[in-house]
Amino acid sequence: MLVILWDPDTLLHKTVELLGSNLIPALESPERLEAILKALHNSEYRAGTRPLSSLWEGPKSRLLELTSETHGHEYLRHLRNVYEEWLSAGLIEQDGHVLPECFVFPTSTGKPLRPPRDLFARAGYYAFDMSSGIMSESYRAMIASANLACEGTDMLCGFDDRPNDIDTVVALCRPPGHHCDGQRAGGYCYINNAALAVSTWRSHQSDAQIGILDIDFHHGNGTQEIFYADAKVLYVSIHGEDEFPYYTGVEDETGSGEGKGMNINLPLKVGSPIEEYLEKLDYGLKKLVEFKTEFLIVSLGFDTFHADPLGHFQVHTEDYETIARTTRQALKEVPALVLLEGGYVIEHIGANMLSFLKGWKS
Ligand code: SP5
Ligand code: ZN
Repeated sequence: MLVILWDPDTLLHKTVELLGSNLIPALESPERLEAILKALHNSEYRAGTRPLSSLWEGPKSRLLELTSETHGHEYLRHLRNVYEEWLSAGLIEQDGHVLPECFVFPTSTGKPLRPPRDLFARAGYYAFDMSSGIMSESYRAMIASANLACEGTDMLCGFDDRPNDIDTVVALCRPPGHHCDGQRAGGYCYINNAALAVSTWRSHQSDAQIGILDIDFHHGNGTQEIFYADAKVLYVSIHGEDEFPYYTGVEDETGSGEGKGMNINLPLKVGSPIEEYLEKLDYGLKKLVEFKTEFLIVSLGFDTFHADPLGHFQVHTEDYETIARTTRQALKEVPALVLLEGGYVIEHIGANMLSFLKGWKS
């Protein structure tokens, strides 16, 4: 059985970004999720809500514990408080957005980096680009998004004596997660939802073999970073070569220490035909099968769509059906958590999701 989860709190985050040289409403918008929900509503699929809001007095402590396995305490404190700090200091109005100004840069001093006192500068210490704005409701949405990954994983793991016929959970997360590492937001990402899912699964089965298939158009630099030395997480990513986030995603990034060989980057030239995409997918899936993946996380971005403003592959709506079917057939019956990452064509994102679901279930 396949279950789809969403949370109304995730719609509250609506910020701005610097794209090219223009400050614009962020392309990662609530309308993306609304379009998916609308498409699901007019289909055979039903999306269930797992709202955290009813429990909100600050998020539940288990969720916070799992989140802090990946994200530093100071970083989380920053995400939670920075909007209020800027508001109190008169740097923004109620409807304003925290955006970084100056970023960390390499030096030869050997001095440890520390968060600057200046409030503007500190926002840059905890971010790597200017598409990670924070407004009044952002933290609430981030936590709700992370909670979907966590709840979805719990529903799949079947270790708590519940009768379990759920083999797939599709978590309609936003904000997305794969670009942020332990202490840096970026690429619309603040909390790494895939990493939360790994921690959640491990809270039930500590030595599991966990596979992550990242098929967003962009390289998941954050997920790569978090699991780079981890022998029990195989990360496989197919992404646009030389595209955002620019400094990661090359084939020779294969992991380190005990995690050597556990990071597989499959960059693809922009404009490549779908056949080449599917060849990379087959290769990545073969590796995930050889690894004996026991829990599969799919970081699913629809910015591979041919008309996406931030992606430049030749993937069409019907191809998502093929991508999903191929993936599911390779890893039959492996419990799977599908996390929404990017995808910015509002008019087509709903149809693309339906196509993916159709392929997954066939
Ligand atoms: C989750 C996700 O898909 N995040 C992607 C964020 C990408 N943002 C930056 C894209 C850079 C595009 N540069 C355009 C330069 C002006 N044409
Ligand atoms: Zn993307």
